[in-house]
Amino acid sequence: MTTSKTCLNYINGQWLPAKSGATLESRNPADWRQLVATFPRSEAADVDAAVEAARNAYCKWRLVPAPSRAGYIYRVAELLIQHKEELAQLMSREMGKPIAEARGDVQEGIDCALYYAGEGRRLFGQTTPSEMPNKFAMTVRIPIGVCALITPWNFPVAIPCWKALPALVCGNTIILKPAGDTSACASFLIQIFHDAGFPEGVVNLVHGFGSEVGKALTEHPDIDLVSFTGSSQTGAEIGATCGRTHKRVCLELGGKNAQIVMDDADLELALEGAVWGAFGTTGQRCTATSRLLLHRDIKDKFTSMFVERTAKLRLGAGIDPNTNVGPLVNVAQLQRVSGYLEVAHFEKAKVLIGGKIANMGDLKYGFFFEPTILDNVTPDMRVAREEIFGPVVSLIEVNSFEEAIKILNDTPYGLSSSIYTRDVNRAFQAMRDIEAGITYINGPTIGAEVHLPFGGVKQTGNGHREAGTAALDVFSEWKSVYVDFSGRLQRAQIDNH
Ligand code: UN1
Repeated sequence: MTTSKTCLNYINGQWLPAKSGATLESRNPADWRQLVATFPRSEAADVDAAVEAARNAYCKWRLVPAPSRAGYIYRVAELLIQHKEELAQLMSREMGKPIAEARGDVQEGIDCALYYAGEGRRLFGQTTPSEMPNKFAMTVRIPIGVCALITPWNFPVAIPCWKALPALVCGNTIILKPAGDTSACASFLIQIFHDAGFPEGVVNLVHGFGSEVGKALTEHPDIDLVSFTGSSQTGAEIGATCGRTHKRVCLELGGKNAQIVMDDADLELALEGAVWGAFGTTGQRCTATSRLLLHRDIKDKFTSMFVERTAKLRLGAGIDPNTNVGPLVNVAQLQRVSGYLEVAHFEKAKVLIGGKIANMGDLKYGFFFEPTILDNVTPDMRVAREEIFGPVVSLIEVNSFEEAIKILNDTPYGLSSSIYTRDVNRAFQAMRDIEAGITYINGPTIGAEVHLPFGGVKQTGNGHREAGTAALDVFSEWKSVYVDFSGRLQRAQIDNH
């Protein structure tokens, strides 16, 4: 039996309990009897201390040359590589994802660190001609200030890295508020930042549960930017508060992603994509495939292949290398997914496989839900429109390519999307007409890479993108600089023609 960890806040380079002394617990979702960690239940007073530390540190950190800032980030990459296995094992125990996926999550953090370490030697601005003689015009990136990063439990290393590393390379200081379910992973990650040697106050961590800490950060007058990944409902509240308090805000919210399988698709390939997209990470990705739009000519064949393949998936603890599908993260998620199955029954969808909690034998102390395929789903049903965030996928029959695109787009969300077809014309047309931030041609809806923009349209976000150079636009401001070396007053907006 592995011992549990005691996690603390990290403020101004010190590991501290909550000022109130209150704590909370994170437990293994594959066996809730196992305590993984205790962590501080922080309040506004703890947030105040972190903001003060981050504000003080900002004065100096913004002046550190970007290539030197990148040096610390490179060290994060090295330490993540060194501790990859240990961190992956912890993640698998704390939030349940299969160990191979947990290693992939840490690897995404490493890739991100290598990418933004390199960015420290670019951070390109532009030069452009001036209208006037003997005058120079250019743009430079300047940091924003103190950034609050509010992150979910489904990618406990990758998502904090997506936010923290571009923020830091741009010269901002940060306060991470991780999800309570993955407090131990967050503490491990911040220990790595500590070991990488960032100056005191540049990186801070405030644990908490529910919205208490997030609210205090979002309301705080000395926070300049909030970056949030999570539900659309919470995102709307954060967006409203940031609007009211004049903060920059980057929101990565829900998805209702679809994979189209056309009549000319390679069905084996589309099958592998559907299984991975729908049931990978137990469907707990904002990029998860939750609708399969199947052309009527292949629907019956594809459906029986899909059910047969799904029946072979092994449910179990993430730490077991034979597990294909781990538990849901907590009891609330289990109730949420079970609730959607009640909705499915009410709406007269047909459960082809799964549809219930799995609690037999080794699974009885965990939050397991059977991989579930719903048939006879029509686009107007709630199960076809609302984000479920679990191992549940709806099959919808389509008569044509045009109808598939129309149904795919008929959702308030627009994060990821996929089409399987051998027709290059349809592929390009889909790329153009699908309303989503990400489109895969002959690949599943999950698996975005760190050097491309990540984010979505419509209610999936607020127009910003994470990852790649797009994240630099979130975490820096453009400044336009004019240098007049003519030695005389040159007046713009005076008509000399
Ligand atoms: C998320 O679920 O919030 O594209 C992020 C993917 C992963 C990231 C998912 N690279 O599926």
